[in-house]
Amino acid sequence: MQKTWNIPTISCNHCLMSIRRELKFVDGVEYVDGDVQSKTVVVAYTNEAALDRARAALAEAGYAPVN
Ligand SMILES: [Cu+2]
Repeated sequence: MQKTWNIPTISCNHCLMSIRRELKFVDGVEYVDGDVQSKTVVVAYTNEAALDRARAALAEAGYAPVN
């Protein structure tokens, strides 16, 4: 499954690096890609619980998705 998140607090490539680092350790997240211009992150995940964990990890890091 795949989800595209809008994350308004993304402002530069360091933000994307931080996001990748956060999501690397979330069980069930298989793939992360992001784009600074559109402030979006694409996440591939194995189940809804994994997506919830990923969302929580990002929110805690200051990158809460708004969708
Ligand atoms: Cu940044």
